[in-house]
Amino acid sequence: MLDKITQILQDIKLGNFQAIARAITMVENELAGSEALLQHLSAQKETKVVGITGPPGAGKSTLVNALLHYWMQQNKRIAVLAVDPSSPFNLGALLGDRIRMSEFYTHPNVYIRSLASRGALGGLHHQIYEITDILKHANFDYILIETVGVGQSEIDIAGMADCTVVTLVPEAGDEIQTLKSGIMEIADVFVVNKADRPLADSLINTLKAMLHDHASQSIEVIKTIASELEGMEHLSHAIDAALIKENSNKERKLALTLEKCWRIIQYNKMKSIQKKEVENALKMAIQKEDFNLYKFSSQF
Ligand SMILES: Nc1nc2c(ncn2[C@@H]2O[C@H](COP(=O)(O)OP(=O)(O)O)[C@@H](O)[C@H]2O)c(=O)[nH]1
Ligand SMILES: [Mg+2]
Repeated sequence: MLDKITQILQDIKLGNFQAIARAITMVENELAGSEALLQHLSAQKETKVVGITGPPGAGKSTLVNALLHYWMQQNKRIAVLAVDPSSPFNLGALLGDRIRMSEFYTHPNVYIRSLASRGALGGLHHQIYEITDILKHANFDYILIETVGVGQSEIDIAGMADCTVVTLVPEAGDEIQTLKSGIMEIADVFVVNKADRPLADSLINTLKAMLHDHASQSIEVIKTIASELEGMEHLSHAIDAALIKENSNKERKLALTLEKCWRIIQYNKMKSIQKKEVENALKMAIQKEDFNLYKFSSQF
């Protein structure tokens, strides 16, 4: 088994997409050997993770596609994780991403994987860390993660990305006022996409004023027309600048690693406990007159 894993790890390091896919599938399904595989990962260099978030329809997938265009011209190697928090049966959304990024599906320097969410409390968060770490073991220049920004998921993405790009559309001006605090904290770069529409400059001004109020002027606001591949050089520079800033933030790195570590420990500790077993035991115990929840729970 270890021989097999050593081989997979070696192949991943060389950038073999088949080996990457295989390792991700192993981890996703917790197949035999997945734990050993994770324990033998080593990042060759710290591949930067860029989160692309924002409301549905803001143009995140189109933006990823446009960034890929730009980065391919620079001979970069990119991994894309498209995370869709809607139902795993909602193939439409996944197919949508596939179609929009299709020209890169067979590109030798682009690895794309769609991940279906297993629900807010499901395995996604746990696995997205692992999957990202597998990608870090390979020789990519950037790992892009697209998530729909609805509530918790955008906060989570900010927790694992080295740079979070919040994508908005020109008409978002009013919403922004209410989203304000949360969004301010997670954005490293703002993108005002669909700048071919009239309200783009007005939103840019609103955002800049807000950033000024928060003394966050160093956060850049980039205007793009993703569908026309416009604004990508500027965006790519803004991402790099944010990454350089992030790199020197040792405190944040420690806090994030602790968060990951905590989740892994929690997950491992809970592994031996099956909810069904607890349920069965509870069914019996709860009948008794002297049932005590704390005493009952302490046996697990
Ligand atoms: N007018 C205009 N439409 C865009 C632009 N970028 C994306 N779109 C369109 O917006 C729609 C949603 O894009 P998509 O990338 O799927 O958004 P996502 O849900 O955030 O991933 C699609 O029909 C895109 O073609 C843009 O810059 N201008
Ligand atoms: Mg999308």
